[in-house]
Amino acid sequence: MSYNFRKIEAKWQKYWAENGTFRASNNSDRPKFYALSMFPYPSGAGLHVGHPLGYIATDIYSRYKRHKGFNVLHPMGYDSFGLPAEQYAIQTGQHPAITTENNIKRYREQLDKLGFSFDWDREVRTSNPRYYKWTQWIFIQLFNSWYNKKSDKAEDIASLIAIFEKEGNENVEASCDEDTPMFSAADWNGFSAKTQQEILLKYRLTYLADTEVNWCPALGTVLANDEIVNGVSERGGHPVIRKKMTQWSMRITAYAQRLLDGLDKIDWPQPLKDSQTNWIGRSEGASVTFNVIPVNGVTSSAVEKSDTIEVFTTRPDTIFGASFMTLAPEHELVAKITTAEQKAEVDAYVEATAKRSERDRMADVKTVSGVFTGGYAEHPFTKEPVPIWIGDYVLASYGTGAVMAVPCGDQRDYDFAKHYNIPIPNIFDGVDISEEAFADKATTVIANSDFLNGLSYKDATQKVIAELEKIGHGEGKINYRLRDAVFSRQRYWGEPFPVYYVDGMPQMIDLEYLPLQLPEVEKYLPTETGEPPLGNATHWAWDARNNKVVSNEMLKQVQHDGHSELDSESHEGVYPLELNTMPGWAGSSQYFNRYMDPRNDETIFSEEAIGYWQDVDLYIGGSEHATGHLLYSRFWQKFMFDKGLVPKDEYAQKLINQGMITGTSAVVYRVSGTNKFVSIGLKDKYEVEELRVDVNLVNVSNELDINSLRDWQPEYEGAEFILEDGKYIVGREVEKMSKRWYNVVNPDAICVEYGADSLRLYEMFLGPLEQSKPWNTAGITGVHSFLKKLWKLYTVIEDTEPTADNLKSLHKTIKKVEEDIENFSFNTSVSTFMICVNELTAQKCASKAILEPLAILVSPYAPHIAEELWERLGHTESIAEAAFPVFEEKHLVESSKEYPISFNGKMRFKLELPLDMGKDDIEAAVLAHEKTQAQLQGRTPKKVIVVPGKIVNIVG
Ligand code: ANZ
Repeated sequence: MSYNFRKIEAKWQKYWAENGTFRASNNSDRPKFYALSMFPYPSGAGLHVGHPLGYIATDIYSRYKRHKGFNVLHPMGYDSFGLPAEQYAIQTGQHPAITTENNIKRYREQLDKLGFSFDWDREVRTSNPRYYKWTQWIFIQLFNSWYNKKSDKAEDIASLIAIFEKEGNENVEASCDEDTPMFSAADWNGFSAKTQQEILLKYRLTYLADTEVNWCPALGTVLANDEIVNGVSERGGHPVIRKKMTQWSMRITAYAQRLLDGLDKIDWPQPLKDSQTNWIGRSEGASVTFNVIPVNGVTSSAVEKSDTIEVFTTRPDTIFGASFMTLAPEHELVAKITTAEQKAEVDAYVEATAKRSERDRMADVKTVSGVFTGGYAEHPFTKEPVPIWIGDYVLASYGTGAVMAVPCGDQRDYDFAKHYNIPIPNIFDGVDISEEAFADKATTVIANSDFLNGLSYKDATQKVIAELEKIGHGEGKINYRLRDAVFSRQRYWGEPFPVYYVDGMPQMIDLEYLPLQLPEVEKYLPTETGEPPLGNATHWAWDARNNKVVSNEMLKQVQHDGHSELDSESHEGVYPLELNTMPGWAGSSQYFNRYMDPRNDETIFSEEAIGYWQDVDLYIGGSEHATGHLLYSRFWQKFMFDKGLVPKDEYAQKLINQGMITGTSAVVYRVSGTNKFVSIGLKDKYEVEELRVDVNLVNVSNELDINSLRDWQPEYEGAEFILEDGKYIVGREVEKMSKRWYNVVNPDAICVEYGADSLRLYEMFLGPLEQSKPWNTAGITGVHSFLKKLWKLYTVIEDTEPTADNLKSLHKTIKKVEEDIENFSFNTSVSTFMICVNELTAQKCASKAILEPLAILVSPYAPHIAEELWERLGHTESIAEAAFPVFEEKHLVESSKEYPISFNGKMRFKLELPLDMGKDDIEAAVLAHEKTQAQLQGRTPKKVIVVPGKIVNIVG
């Protein structure tokens, strides 16, 4: 019987689905194992062979853990809100829900064909209202929380209000907006309700604020920093500009330190931890306040005595080298301190910088540019006047947007001073300030001050901070590069905010009325007045009395502070709803928890479910999410932990980034200026241009199917070909798998031709999981013929005792495969299987005692064939729960030894004898051997030395 993989695979996929083989239970006596793959965005293009790589790895591990006796949770779902479906809707008018549904269908078909052990009963879709109800709910929890630095956790906003009522905010240590005013209890109690609301917004963990955002005009939406690559949008490559807008933000900065500390607790790849660490960007230093000097005639008369400039420095020890200050051109004091003489120059400079993006400014380390404002500040220690400049190397959004410039300590300050001829104080007495003299952090103290001389860098730093605190000019400070995350998107296809506005202030909809469902709109574009697409909805007002969405006609819009507001006389209790939607990372920040109890409509998950599953044991996915999803989700988890909703403040103990599978493009060579194509071996004889053609038109020997190419695209219709040995051979190029290079390989076609088991094995065989590697379909024939050999090995199955060799081959394999899986070294297991099957075939092994465990070993990798063989072995249950074979060392222990037989110390021949043979028997066997007889030629040896297990030496 031949290996009919198509029939076998269809049969078992159906069996698994019908029998719910991989359904996980939320209570079990068995230990739990939660294996998670990053859920996909269901794009229109479907899966290519690169996508399943990580899924296959997670699947192998899940199946292995099931064999090991664990209750395994291995779910799958869809990150189904997002831009492509919406862009398609804009172009075609097709509702994104329909596009998404179709794409999901196609994904599901493709996934099903690969034989994954997913528990489909737990499928989630972020765009499903039953799911996003809980995304909206978490948003409300964040809105109702503030971050108390004293307890170092999120707390209910009610506790903050209670403090305000009792003692104002003087003693509150919270993560809050920079511009939060100080107020007493009396002030607070006297504030209007609206003012109180405005102040609370400065503390809430999600808040509404005017923020400088990355606006992408082509996409009509704001983008997060991690959605911008090289200054353009990650999707579509459109330009991005800075713009001020009222937006929802997430106060992730409150968690900066805990997000850093948490990295020590989790087993995630070092490069990924490094990028999160850099993204969070912790710097230790000090804030220092310089007083602006109000000198008439020199400084603009607008300067007041109380005007100060605060700087952030990582090198307070260098303060005596601070010879000028540089402000970001956007700094709020610039206009004030600029003198009449300098005004024209400063204005022109400020205007010019506004056109440069922050990224460009950061990337450009070469150009030195700036302008003197005419103003001066006073050095806090020496009381010398320090000129104030503006320069675009100082960024408005980092630190305080101002630096104390230390030309002898900082390269940029040095370049700046040199360029503009600002005197550089020679504080290294008698030493010329050259590039070599720049501060060496560990050893140099830059000081000509008595109280710093001779101190180490560390001591000097501490001393300066202490002195600054004493004179009230600064304090030690830790700064983070991390910014709060803008959470609003001006898009249709995302979660609606559960928010309506009363008198311009946001109000939350109660849980019992969630989900707030996306309204229908006629157009998916922004409205004519520039409002987000939800502004096109005709039913998008909140009736706060009846708690439901009603027609906008119920809302008589009056303009108030830029917000639409109720005309209370005509329609009491009806208010406008938020028009923005949530960003892509909202839904993916909670899906790993929701999988634990995805059908629960009463709570986000039951206590039983979260209590049992706890957290993710293994998470596999792409490294491109390092500073997006993987940072945001850690933030939400920590928040949920603070609220006592989850037991762990890190949700994934171990994470692996799978490498990328690159494409192997097919290249044809067109003779320049003709429609003739020359085969690769002959191309050097011509002047040629290289073109990419569909890889599916090329066979495993790199031979091009010329007729199919002619049909493929009109430009090849009349093409002529210059062949070698009657064939057209293409060139190959390894590059990203992309439609653009026609090198996308579709897993469906491979499943039809070779089967899912071959595909799974081959994806693993390609190389170590974490590494990038090129795809080449040709190589799949190797693993495919291995599976055929495996199949053949089970042609005869007998109840016979296994031989020692059989057992040795099997147990070698058990040991290696188990070690490999535990170390996520899946590629090496594949070759181990090949060796094992070759050995057993050579041994003509038919013993059930060998073939049975072998099927289990293979089953995580090639589950369909394993199930079929298992059935042939006489089982009626699925192989999925069969216990993993136990390795026994004794079968690997050698049973015989090849003894070197020596005569007077010279080795003459070797003799194989059982290891358990006694000394006397060994001597007798050696002496009786014909080669010994030949050596002795009738002599009687004087002595025979036998060292069992080692050697035999005959003397005399
Ligand atoms: C004086 C000084 C002396 C500095 C010295 C460095 C070396 P990180 O590690 O990135 O936090 N700085 C502060 N705010 C800035 C801004 N908005 N734009 C550009 N530069 C800024 O670096 C902090 C250091 O970068 C600060 O310490 C400040 O320069 C500069 F020998 O102050 B330093």
